Amino acid sequence: MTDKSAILIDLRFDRESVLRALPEAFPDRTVIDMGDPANRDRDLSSASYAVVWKPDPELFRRASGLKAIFSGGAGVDHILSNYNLPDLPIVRFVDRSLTDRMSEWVVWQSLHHLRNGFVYADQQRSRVWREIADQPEARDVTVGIMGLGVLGADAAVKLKVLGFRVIGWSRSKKDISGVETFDANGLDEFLGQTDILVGLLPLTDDTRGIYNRSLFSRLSRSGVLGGPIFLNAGRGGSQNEDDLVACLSDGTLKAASLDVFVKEPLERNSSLWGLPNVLITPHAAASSDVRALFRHVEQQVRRLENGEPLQFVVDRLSGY
Ligand code: NDP
Ligand code: OXD
Repeated sequence: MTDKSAILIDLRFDRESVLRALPEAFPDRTVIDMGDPANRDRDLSSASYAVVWKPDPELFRRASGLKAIFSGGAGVDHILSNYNLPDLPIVRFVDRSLTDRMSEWVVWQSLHHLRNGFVYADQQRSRVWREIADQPEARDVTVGIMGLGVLGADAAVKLKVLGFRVIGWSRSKKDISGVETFDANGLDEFLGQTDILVGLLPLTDDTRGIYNRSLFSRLSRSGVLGGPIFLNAGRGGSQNEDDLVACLSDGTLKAASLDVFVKEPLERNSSLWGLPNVLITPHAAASSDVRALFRHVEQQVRRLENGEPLQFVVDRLSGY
């Protein structure tokens, strides 16, 4: 260990994955792991960098010497909501493994709904051998992605490889080969063409509750899947869950795959659990690989210490 600036780790992740990654990480720095009870009352003023996921609200007040904050994930709503947040650069986690995982989830769910996954799973439980006639092809289905950032843009390209028609919506218009894109003003035109809606938006003041009955009722109802389908792996706070349950029950939505929820873990009494047309994953679409996270932090800290600008810095004003 040298006298290089100390790194504070406050990651509310699976503890084992943090413990496995820590011994190889930051070899020439002091690491203060807040998951270790021995550090509970430690003086944190010597730490220059913090790597956090859902940090202790008191952490930033105690760590008064910080120069930058690193999010343990791509999203930063868990940091921006901290009422003691200092005015420091916040760096998102952007990494190939995370991007690949998210695209796998989006492709998996799109194929599940295209290929009648619920019906065949039901048939299997009843030992029924029956092929569904008129199987649509991916090329007959339009997948509309809300949020064309790092994750949405990659998912778009991978869905295209499978033959889906892909369109996308984001605040500013994007240029992605073979993908028709819309800016904020094009929402209605975008929704009206969408058979499978994919939510990959960050949670901000503008996106809170955006997936609601009004939005679902503007999705295409003339597609080959027999009704619009909603996939959300962005943030649960963007979905109105009462509207979701109602729309999934009255046919406004045919089905949904949900990885994120307003309150996590999803409460045991949520009606979403019991709906036969909903597939639930426990915020597992694209978990951060902790070793990759620590490598990314090391790289960014090195940049900063070499006088280069940090990458993937959050714009506090837009909230992502
Ligand atoms: P980016 O910041 O790269 O992209 C965000 C996209 O959303 C951009 O295209 C942005 O538009 C668009 N956007 C933001 N606000 C609005 C708005 N008000 N109206 C229209 N478009 C908007 O984020 P990532 O792609 O890396 O990640 C997206 C989110 O995915 C994360 O914030 C996180 O919440 C979630 N996530 C979930 C995971 C899981 O396991 N379920 C794992 C990782 C991330 P523009 O391009 O114009 O700025
Ligand atoms: C993230 C997440 O933001 O895991 O990376 O949700």
